[in-house]
Amino acid sequence: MATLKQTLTKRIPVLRDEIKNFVKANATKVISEVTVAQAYGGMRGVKALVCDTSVVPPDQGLIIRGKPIGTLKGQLPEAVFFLLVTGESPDDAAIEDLKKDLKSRAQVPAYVWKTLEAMPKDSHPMAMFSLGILAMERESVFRKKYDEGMQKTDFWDSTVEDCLNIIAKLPALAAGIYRMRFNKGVRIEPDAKLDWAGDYARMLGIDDPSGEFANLMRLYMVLHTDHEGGNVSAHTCHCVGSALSDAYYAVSAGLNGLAGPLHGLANQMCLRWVIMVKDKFGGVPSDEQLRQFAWDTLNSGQVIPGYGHAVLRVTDPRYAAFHEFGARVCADDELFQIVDKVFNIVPGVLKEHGKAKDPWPNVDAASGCLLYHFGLTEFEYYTVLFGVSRALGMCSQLIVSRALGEAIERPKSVTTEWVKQAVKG
Ligand code: AMX
Repeated sequence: MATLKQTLTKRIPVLRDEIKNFVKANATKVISEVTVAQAYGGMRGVKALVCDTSVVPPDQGLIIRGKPIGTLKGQLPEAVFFLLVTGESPDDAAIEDLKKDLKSRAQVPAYVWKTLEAMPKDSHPMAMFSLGILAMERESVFRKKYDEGMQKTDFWDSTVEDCLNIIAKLPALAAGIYRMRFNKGVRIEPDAKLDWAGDYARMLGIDDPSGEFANLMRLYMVLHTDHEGGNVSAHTCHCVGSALSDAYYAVSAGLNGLAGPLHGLANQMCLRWVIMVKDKFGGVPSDEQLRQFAWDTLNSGQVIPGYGHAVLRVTDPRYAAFHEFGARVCADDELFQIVDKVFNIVPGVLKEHGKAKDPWPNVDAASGCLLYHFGLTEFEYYTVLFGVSRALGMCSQLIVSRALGEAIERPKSVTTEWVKQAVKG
């Protein structure tokens, strides 16, 4: 067995040398160009970031370190985190070691609860979650060691420490926020015997006699971990981290981006839309009713949540994994049946509408109805679940970035006047 840190200790010097030599040998080679449309259009497709944890080919969807996400859906999030950070699949002993390590760091400091309790009762759970992580910044090992004069080659080690401390505490923090924000009673303490996602499910306090809610949480936590480096949450975390802000600052910042309705908040919007369909038609609508409802949404200037993607051009394999889970566990649930029907109708409507480049479902189109099925009915909380998982990817990217000693981000911005002159030639 090689533990997470042992694996990194072996790999990092090799990787660092390899990248250094590669960049030196190819420094002036061109890998991308930028059009006017891209400069004004969210930099879509501009290749100016490097991220080795995962790739998202438009015609395949998420691939983590060479493994399609569909092949990882039976694994624990701990194993996927190991894979993300190191590029190697852990053996059982290494997974056990990581599970134990995380458990030993799982307690959330009391001052965090006091901070959150001082927030207005109607604060958004994402604001509470992000603030909870930021409040713990005083615990940063990286910042302490940096202040003591740590060498650049050692940055990665204390970043791993910070990331493990953050990740370990997220289930208790996020579950505590759920119980506090939605008046569910006292907090439930971590259980050292349970896995990271299974314990999260238990600490939420959702009744789970079949154990399937815990399975859903394990799946949910695996599917949302990472999605390349250019999405808003990953890129924000990377950008903030590139200033050598520690992981608490960087992950909290990334989560603030995840809280946007075009990014992680889409999952709460998505279920709301499906419930609106159910309420309007008193159950599962006919194909024609659903088609008309989709058109009404588009004609009122709104997007159909859960559909479309900045990169993907096929059905998101993460949607497929959730759909498979739903078909096994709650095929008779009307909300699941509507989600299923939406998949048959909405892509056709979006194609006819002609605007969305990707008419297919993304990760958010099916997850909400599964959570709702198990009694997690507070939509406002859904993005926190996404955030707990995405923190694994953000932390992985941050560790790799520190290991490689990446530079502070500073792309060049230009004025519209400059662009006008440039296009004149
Ligand atoms: N419904 C209606 N219109 C849509 C649409 C949808 N589901 N998806 C894209 N469009 C529209 C866009 O709003 C845009 O319109 P505009 O030209 O008037 O601004 C046009 O189609 C072209 O957009 P695009 O290039 O296909 O997509 P994008 O890269 O600009 O945006 C995304 C991607 C996901 C924000 C967009 O598809 C969307 O808003 N989808 C619905 C919200 C959603 O599901 N978000 C979740 C994304 C995954 C995640 O991060 N959780």
